[in-house]
Amino acid sequence: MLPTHISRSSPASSPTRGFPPIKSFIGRPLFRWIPLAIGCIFVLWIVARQLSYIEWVGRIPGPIDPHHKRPIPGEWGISPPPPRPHRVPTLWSRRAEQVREAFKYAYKGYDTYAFPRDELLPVSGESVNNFNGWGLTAFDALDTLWIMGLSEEWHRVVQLAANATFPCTSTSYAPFFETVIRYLGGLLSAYALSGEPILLSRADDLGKMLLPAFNTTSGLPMYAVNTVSGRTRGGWSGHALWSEVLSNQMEYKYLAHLTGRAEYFHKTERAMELMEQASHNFTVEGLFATMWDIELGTPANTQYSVGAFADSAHEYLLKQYLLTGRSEARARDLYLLSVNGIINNLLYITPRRHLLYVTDIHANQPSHKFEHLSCFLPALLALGVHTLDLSAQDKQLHQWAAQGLAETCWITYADQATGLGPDEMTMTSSLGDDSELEWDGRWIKHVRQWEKSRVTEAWMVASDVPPGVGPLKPMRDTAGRDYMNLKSGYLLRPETVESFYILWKTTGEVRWRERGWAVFDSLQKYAKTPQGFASVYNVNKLPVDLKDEMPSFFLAETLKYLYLLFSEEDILPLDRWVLNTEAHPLPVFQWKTWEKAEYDISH
Ligand code: DMJ
Repeated sequence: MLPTHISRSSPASSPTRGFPPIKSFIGRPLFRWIPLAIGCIFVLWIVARQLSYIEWVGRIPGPIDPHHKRPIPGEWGISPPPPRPHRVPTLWSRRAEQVREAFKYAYKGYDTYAFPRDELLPVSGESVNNFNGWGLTAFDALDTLWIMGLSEEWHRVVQLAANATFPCTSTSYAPFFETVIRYLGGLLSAYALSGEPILLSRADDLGKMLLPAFNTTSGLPMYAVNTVSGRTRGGWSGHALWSEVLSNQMEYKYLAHLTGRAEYFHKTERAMELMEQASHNFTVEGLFATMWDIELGTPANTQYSVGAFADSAHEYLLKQYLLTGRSEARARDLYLLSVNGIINNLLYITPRRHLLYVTDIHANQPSHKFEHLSCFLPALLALGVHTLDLSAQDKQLHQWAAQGLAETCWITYADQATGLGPDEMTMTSSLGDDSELEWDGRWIKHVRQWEKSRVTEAWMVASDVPPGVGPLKPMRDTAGRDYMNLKSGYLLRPETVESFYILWKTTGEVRWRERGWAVFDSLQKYAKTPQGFASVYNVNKLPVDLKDEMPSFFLAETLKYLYLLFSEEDILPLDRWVLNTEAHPLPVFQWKTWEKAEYDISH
C-alpha cells in the first residue's frame, strides 16, 4: 500500500517523464485556474502596497535603529526631493556634480560611522556628541540633502526628525545660539523646501523648548537652556555675546509667521528694541559692542568686531529685513548704521600689498587680527548692494569693500602650500623698523585720498579703483606676504566660499567661480580621509596633518555654497530665499495684516 498523501499519478510514479507540451494542458481544469491565480496574486500585491503606504502616512515612524534594514524610499509616505533637471552638461554643471559626489562621500561617512550621533570623527572613524546628541550633522545637512536630491538619505533624516524629542538630562543644557542656527534653522529650511508638515511640527516643539532662554530681566537670551526643565545658564563671560543676541530673529520670526504664535515674535524682537535704544548712544558711531549686560540689556564692553562674538549679528540685521519682505525698516536702518560703522572704523589696508582686511578694536586700539570668520562680510556687503536702495556713492563704496575683502580672503588661501586658508592672521600694520615713515592703514582715508587725487591729479592716477580693491597675485614667500598666520589651521569653514557665491550671483564675474573651484580642488587633495573630510592643522605645511573633526557646517554650508556656486540653475534666487547664518535657506514672506497690527510693523 502507498501512503495516502502520495498519489498514484505523482511524477515519481508517472510513466511520463519531462515537461509535457503546453498543448496537452489546454482544456484541462487545472490550467484554466492559472490566469485567475495570477490575477489574485496581483490584486493582493496592490492591496499590500496600499496598506504599507497608509501605515507610513498615518503614523509617525518608529524609533531609529541605525543597524536596522533601511526602508525603501517611496514607501515612507514622505515626499521625496524633486528630480534634478537633465540638461546638456557644461563645465560648471560637471563641477557641481563633483561637489555633490563629495557631499555624498562625506555624508556616507557620517551615516556609516556616526549617525544618529552629532558629528563624525573622520580620521578615526569614530563619532562624537558635541551639540546636544540629537543628530546634529543630520539636521544641519537636511536641506542640502533635499537640494542635491539625495532621497534615501533625506527620508532617513526626516524619520529621525519626526521622532526627535530634543531631550536634555537633568544636568545638561542646549546652547541657545548653536541650537537655533543649526537645528531649528535646519528644520525650518527643510520644511520650507519640502512642505513636509512633520518638520514644522518639530521646529515648533524645539522653538517652544528653547523659549525659556529669553526669560531674563532684559529679555536678551541666556547662553544655554535645559529643554526639559527650562532652566538656563550663562556663558563663560557672564555676558551675552552680540552674535548670540542677534542670531535668532530670522528663525523665530519665520516660525511666528508659520504658527501664528505671537510669543515667538515678541521674544525675539526684544533684542532689536534694545539695539535701537543703544544706537542713540553709540561710543563709536555705528559699532555695537561684542558683549551685552544680560540684566540691563546695555553694552558691557568697548570691543567692536566682525569676527567671533559679533559676526552673524551683522548678518541678521540685513537678512531679517529681507526675509520679512522688507517690511521692518528698523532692521534695515540698524544694518546701514552698523555697516557704515565697519567701513569707517574697522577696515584697514596693509602697507605693501594693500590687502584690505577687517579687524576688531578694543578701547580704540585696532588689534590688526583678521579672522576667517570675518570672510562672510564680503557676501553681506554684496547682498546689501544688490538688494537695498543705496545712494550711488554708498553702492560704490560698499561694493569696493566687498570686492577688496573677498580678494584678501581669497589670497590668504592662494598664498598657502595647500591652497586652503588659515583661521586667523596678524596683518602687517607698519612699514617696519627701518622705515621712518608712519603708516596709517585706515581704508576710508585711503579711499578719500584717492578720490581727491582723481580730481586734482587725474593724469597721474593709474587705477580705476582705490587701494585695497585691485586684484592680487599669490605669494609663496612668507616674508613678503604682509601678514602672518596666527591660527594656521583650516577648519572646513564656509565663509570664504560663501562670499564667492554671493559675489558670483550679484556680479556675474566668473573669477569667483574659478576661485571656488581652486578651493574645492584643495579640499579634495588635502582634506579627504577614508571616512570623510577633516580639518587641516597647518595650511602652509605639506604633507598635511589632519585633525579628527568634520564639523556639521561643512555639510550645511561649505559644500552647499560650492554646489550653488557651480550649479547652472538658480536654485535659490536671492530675491526669494534668504540664507541664515548656517546657510539654511528660508523663504521671503510678507507679514499679514493682523500680524502687522499685532507686531506693530508699520512699513
Ligand atoms: C557656522 O556655524 C556659522 O556660520 C556661524 O555663524 C559662525 N561660524 C560657523 C562656521 O565657521
